[in-house]
Amino acid sequence: MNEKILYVRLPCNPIFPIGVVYLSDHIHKVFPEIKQKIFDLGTIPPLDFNKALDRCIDEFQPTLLVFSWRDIQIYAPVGGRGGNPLQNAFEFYYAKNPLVKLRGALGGLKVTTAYYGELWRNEGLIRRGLKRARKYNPQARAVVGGGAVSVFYEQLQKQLPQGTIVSVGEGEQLLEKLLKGQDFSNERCYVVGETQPRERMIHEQPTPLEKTACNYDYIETIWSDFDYYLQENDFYIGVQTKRGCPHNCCYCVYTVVEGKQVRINPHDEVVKEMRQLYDRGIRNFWFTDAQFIPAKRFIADAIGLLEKILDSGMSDIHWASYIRADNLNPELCDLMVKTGMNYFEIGITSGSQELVRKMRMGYNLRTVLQNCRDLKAAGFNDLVSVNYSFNVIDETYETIRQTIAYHRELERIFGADKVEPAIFFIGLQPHTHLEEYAFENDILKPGYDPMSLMPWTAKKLLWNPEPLGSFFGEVCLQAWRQNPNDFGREVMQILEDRLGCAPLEEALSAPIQKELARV
Ligand code: B12
Ligand code: SF4
Repeated sequence: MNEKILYVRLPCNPIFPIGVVYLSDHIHKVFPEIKQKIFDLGTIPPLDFNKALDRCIDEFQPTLLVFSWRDIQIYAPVGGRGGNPLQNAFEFYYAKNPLVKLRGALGGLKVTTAYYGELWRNEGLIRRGLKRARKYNPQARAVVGGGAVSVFYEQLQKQLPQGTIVSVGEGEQLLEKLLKGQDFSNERCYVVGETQPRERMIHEQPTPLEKTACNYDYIETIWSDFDYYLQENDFYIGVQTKRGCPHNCCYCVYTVVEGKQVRINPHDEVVKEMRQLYDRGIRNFWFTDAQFIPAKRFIADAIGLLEKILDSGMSDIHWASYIRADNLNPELCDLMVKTGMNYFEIGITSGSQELVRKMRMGYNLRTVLQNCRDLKAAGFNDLVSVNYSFNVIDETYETIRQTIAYHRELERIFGADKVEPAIFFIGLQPHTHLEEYAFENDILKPGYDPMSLMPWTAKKLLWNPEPLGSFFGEVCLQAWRQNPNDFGREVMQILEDRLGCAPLEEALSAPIQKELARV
């Protein structure tokens, strides 16, 4: 087989490109004779993107280009590309002072320009790469996948070159079939200009795959910039321990991208992979699972893995992950601390049990608190990021007061300086229950463009509906004015000053008759 595969990770903040690393590792295991190369535009300065890509293609002359596109959506409460998108949007939508509104509009324009600029740039890089590769191999093909493509695969068909294969979710089986010359039409993909994405394709189950430890001895032979991620001590290198999430949270698309079936990677293989990174000096790991402990029935599995990590003697590591803190027990808490967990994110979204049920999140907030106490008792003394998204559905002043009560209790448990409230507003994503809810309630019309950042669409996609939308807008603007560097805590304080704090018991109880989810 004379294929030569070039993996191009499209420009991205320097997050370890675990997706292309796993894909190339898998292909090497199946076809050891195929030549491969990884080229990560995340390590290249923007002005050099085109030149560097050309040079790489001229040298390697690939027959297959595998483009990996990680993120597109940029609403975040933190400074991002071209400014703080959330702040700009809120200044534009909600500021009463015309000067602030103008600043928001100008900032928003900057963010919008950066956003569309990045989209066009990435599409341009795909076209350019393919055209250049065809100078050497007229049959060269492009396959495009990754997190961003999985979310926006339907919209991207208009922007990509004819014949490009667009892939949703994990790509190992698709690439394998493509290279074997087999029919790949039953994989979650379509070919631009030739086939249409199937209706609800993202909801199809991914083909199961037994994951083995990534072979980093091989990876370093095909990736000249691998060292980039080894030099800095603050990178958390991705290691996947499982795929899939069985939950149904109304705004989340992970559960369809990865599928509801949780597939666990063998513990020995995970530890073997970590060991190879450890031997190269890595001490910080991010378990990239949608959730590290997706449900109670996976507690035993998490314990098993952490015991193996402990037994491996890698005693000076740190790790972080998304943790559903309702799925802990004292033994697991103890192991988490002993194996070096020093940061985790809990996405409870609201501190009101009633709303948590309405959003179909399956969390019991009382259990979360108890488990957090166990974690603290086990000696956890590091940072917890608690993700709150206000105003998703049926938020009221009462449920806000409950969220304050809940947050204050977390602060009592871990210490106020250790609990960071990350205030998000949901960026509405296609194929979620929230999208259905938006259709049913005439907030969006089918056929809308979820990638649009035009102000009239963006206002609906950046989910903050009235009647409370303007109230939250005003609170956030006040927080940015007063304390931009500690935005989350400031928002919580302002909300408490304005609305007060409910008794904790109220936050924790959701009367049965109120549980009927509207979404
Ligand atoms: C873990 C995670 C994080 C961690 C990463 C930690 C780390 N050190 O790696 C943290 C918390 C830091 C993070 C942050 C952000 N994230 Co994030 N994150 C994820 C998550 C849950 C898993 C990603 C992952 O590594 N998976 C494991 C690897 C192996 O999978 P993978 O890279 O996707 O690659 C597989 C497939 O995609 C596919 N594939 C990849 N490339 C290609 C190419 C081809 C051709 C083919 C065929 C297949 C293919 O095959 C690969 C192997 O199976 C995903 C959601 C999800 N469940 O996928 C979101 C996700 C990638 N994140 C996303 C976003 C937006 C962000 C942020 C920008 C959020 C924000 N607004 O701040 C930030 C970025 C921060 C930054 N500095 O830039 C989005 C991106 C899509 C989008 N909406 O634009 C996702 C998809 C979530 C979502 N649904 O919105 N994230
Ligand atoms: S638990 Fe997390 S990953 Fe799973 S569906 Fe809910 S938000 Fe998504």
